[in-house]
Parts: sequence; structure tokens; C-alpha cells
Amino acid sequence: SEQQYLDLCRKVLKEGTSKEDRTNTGTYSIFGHQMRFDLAEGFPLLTTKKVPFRLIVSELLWFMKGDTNIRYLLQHNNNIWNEWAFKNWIESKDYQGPDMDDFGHRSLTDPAFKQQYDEQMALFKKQIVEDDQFAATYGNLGSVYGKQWRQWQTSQNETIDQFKEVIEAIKQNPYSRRHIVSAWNPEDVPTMALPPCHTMFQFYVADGKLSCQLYQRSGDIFLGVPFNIASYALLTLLVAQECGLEPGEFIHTFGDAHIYSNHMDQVKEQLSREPRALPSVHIKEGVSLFDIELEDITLENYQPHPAIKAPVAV
Ligand code: THF
Repeated sequence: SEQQYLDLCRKVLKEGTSKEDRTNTGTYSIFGHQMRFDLAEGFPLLTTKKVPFRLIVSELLWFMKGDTNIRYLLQHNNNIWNEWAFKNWIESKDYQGPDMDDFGHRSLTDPAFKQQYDEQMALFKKQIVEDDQFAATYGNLGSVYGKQWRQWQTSQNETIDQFKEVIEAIKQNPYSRRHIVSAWNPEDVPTMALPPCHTMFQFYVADGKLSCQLYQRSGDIFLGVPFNIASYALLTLLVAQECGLEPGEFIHTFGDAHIYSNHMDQVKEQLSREPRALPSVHIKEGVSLFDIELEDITLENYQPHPAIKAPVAV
């Protein structure tokens, strides 16, 4: 239940080691942790802050389609991957606007810069949506989740649809111990803007129930993890429905679990709140997993505390 997430926050505040990180923001971090969510208890979307469920659904459908271009996300008002595409754009030879180096930090400390950044980002988004050629070049994040799940490139120049194969395998041979999808492709890692945080996941079938375990090498506890829990819980519900199984547990295993130093006040505010009853998710019946659309997934009885804003580390 939600308590497990709040316990993780408390543990990191209490035991976390102060640690420099790639984004130069600074984190408090622990290594190795596990949470278990019984999906029969309700859908694990946090109630101690409002988590935007529509963004989680559109991101997951984007992965499941094998799409790696932020255009689909923008068409669904989802901005959570913009910074990574924008970074490729401003570092390219085609970008002629004002200097945007280190925009993540500068936009937090320099209001004049923030205004320029917002303008450039707005122009970028508009061009991604309106200009096919531009979108093909600068909207594409490369070998991120969608690519590895659906079109893993082999040395023989073939592609492997891991996601489709795993669903087929769950149907044909449910008790197999090999229901794995890996996003970690060592050959691609050096050239990726952001190597996958959700390194791999495994399904498990017992007693007519489907469980899923995710190994997450790195977790941004305040911003990312609430998304990640809900995303993989939803994935488990979708795959269970597709395979005619009941949802079992979602097990969330971490490598480096960290709270960014500029999220501390937000975490403390959240910890002061009392969890409420979990919502539930309804998935339209009779639709194949591969044809499912945003409207087919509905969230019911979600009454969270208000959202808590925080800057994302880039
Ligand atoms: N990088 C970092 N530093 N943290 C992450 O969580 C993260 N992700 C993805 C890729 N890189 C990452 C992107 N996922 C938000 C949520 C998930 C993200 C990125 C950003 C976010 O800002 N959420 C806000 C709401 C945003 C909105 O309403 O538009 C929130 O309050 O939850 C790990 O998957």
C-alpha cells in the first residue's frame, strides 16, 4: 500500500547518504530496496499528493506502441520527456537561438533566463507538433523504452519484439521463469541521452494471478517513482486482462533510490499527510492490448491531497 512509499521516503531521509549525481543537483540515496503492492487492495496511485494519471497512461501507451518520439506525448499534453529532446535540439548545429546550455539549473536560479527558456521550449514544442521533418529529427529520443521493448536491434540486423513475445509466452507457457523484458542494451547505452532507469521487468504466474517485478537501477523518489509505480501497476493490469489472468502483485525493486536535495521540503510536506483510500482502474473489456487507447482506461474514486510541485533534474 501507499505506506510502503512513505516508508521509503522516511528511510532515505533517515539513512540516505549525501551523494553527488550526474545532474549536479545532489541527492540523498540508498542502495537496494523493495516494495510490494497487492493489486487486489486497489490501484497504487498515491493519494498523499495528486499524481496526474492521464500522463502515466499516455506515457505507458507510448512505450507499448514502440514509439520513441515525443510528438505523441505532446499531442496528448504530456510534457514529461520534453527536456531530454530539447537538450538534443539545443546541442545541434541547427539550433540558432540564444544559448540554452545547462537550462535545467539556470532556469531555476535566473528569472530572465527562465523567460527565454520558456519561449524556446514553446517554439520547440510547436515545431515538433507542426513540422514532420523537424519532429522526425528532434522529437526522437533514440533507443529508449519503446525501441527496446518492441524493436530490439540484433547483431543480425533483425528486430525482436520482446513485449509481444512475452505476452505470447505468458499465454502459452504461463509457469515459465523467463517472462522477461529488458530495456538495458549494453551496446546502446553509451550513445543514449538517458540510459533506461527501468532496466528490466519479469512476469510471474501462479494461482491464476499475474505478478510483475521491476528492477529499477535508479529512482527519483519524489517525481519519478510515483509515476513508475502506477505505470507498472497499470501494465500488470493490462497484461493480466490480455492473458485472462487476475492481477497479483507489483513488486518494485531498486538499485539507487534517491531524493534530490531540492525536493526535501516537498517530501516533508507529503509525509505530513494522511493516506486515503486507493482508487481503482477500469480497462474496457474485449480490446486487444495492442489496440488499446487512452479512453479505454478509466480511473475511479481518486480523491488525493493536492499536487506538490517540484523541479525535475535534467
Ligand atoms: N529524470 C529525473 N530526474 N527524474 C525522473 O523521474 C525521470 N523519469 C523520466 C525520465 N527521466 C527522469 C521522466 N519522467 C515528471 C514525472 C515523470 C518524469 C518526468 C517528470 C514530473 O515533473 N511530474 C510532475 C507533474 C508534471 C506535469 O504535470 O506536467 C509531478 O508533479 O508529478 C523517470 O521515469
